[in-house]
Amino acid sequence: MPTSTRSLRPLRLRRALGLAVFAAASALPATARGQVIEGAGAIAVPVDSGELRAITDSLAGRSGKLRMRLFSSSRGLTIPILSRLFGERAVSTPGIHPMRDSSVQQPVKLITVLPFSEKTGAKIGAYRMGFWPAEKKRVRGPAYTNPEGFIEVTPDNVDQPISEHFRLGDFVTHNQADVWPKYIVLREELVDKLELVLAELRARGINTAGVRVMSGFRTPEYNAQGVGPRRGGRARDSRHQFGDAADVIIDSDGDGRMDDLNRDRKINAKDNQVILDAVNRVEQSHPELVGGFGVYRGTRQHGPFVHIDVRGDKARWSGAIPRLAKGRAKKPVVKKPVATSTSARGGARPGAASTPKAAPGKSGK
Ligand SMILES: [Ca+2]
Ligand SMILES: [Ca+2]
Repeated sequence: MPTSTRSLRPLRLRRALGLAVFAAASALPATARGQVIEGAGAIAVPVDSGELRAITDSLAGRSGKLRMRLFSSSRGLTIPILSRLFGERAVSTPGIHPMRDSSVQQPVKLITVLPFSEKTGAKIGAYRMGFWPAEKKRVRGPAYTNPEGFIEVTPDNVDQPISEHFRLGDFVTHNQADVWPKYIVLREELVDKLELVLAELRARGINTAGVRVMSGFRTPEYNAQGVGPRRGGRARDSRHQFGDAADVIIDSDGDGRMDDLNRDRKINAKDNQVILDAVNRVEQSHPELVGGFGVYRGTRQHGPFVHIDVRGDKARWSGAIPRLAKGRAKKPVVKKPVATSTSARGGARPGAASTPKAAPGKSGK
């Protein structure tokens, strides 16, 4: 409800209204901006070609690289500008909707998410999700409430780009390979941040074409299978369940491991540091995208990788996931944290935030 959102905390406000609304609204004159949020459907927002261009540019996100924007009809808002761009039916019908105006040079699609209420028990249709922490009455803070909804991923849309470098399939949980449709939770702030980090790396001469998501969204059920140092080192309330975390590598030479980003002819934690430097620069420029960053050393099973999220407060850690050998796991090796979060959410758990199950290069499916 538009009136109640005024009292929510900034993070909650962003999540409640969604960046699509902000992006569209922020491109309008101040008077129209107020009308869009408060006038909810009662007005027709005039859009000339200049304004349309400004709005569509804004829909491409801070990075300018987004190709889809998320919208939840369950917010109870009617957004005239979205209806105008994508059609009345698009804002009320879950699915992926193209822009109606085919003259837009870099069109952005609208994803209207399937409301969280469509989940029945632990499943949506035949796809197993499990239960979010809030469904178990465990809410550590505003960032740990139930997701607003789900993106339905089908064989037809799994390869659709959600931004310049990422497609929907990159964020799908690594199990239930034969079950369709699949469902993911994804926050576009994460994708926007990843694109901004890549832009920072490219500005320093690094080829980012081979960026790979090793682990994006994880269903609570899948995440629970790896919780604890002896089972995979995942955090119980991992941000991956909320669609705002990704474990990534830059592998533009295609050997399945992190590239030599600092050009010292070694592949090690120093290459992760190059990405951390880029993340720090992005968070400095865009404080609203602040979040967690974890660096993980390579093991025999995988090379080094990094975890990036937009949890809403700063967290840094460095560690290694447990080495699994002959069915037994050692305790995670935790290196000294770079810095730790002071948030009441207690989000950072050194060495226990993420564990990609798939080998590099097998992301997505
Ligand atoms: Ca490589
Ligand atoms: Ca190196």
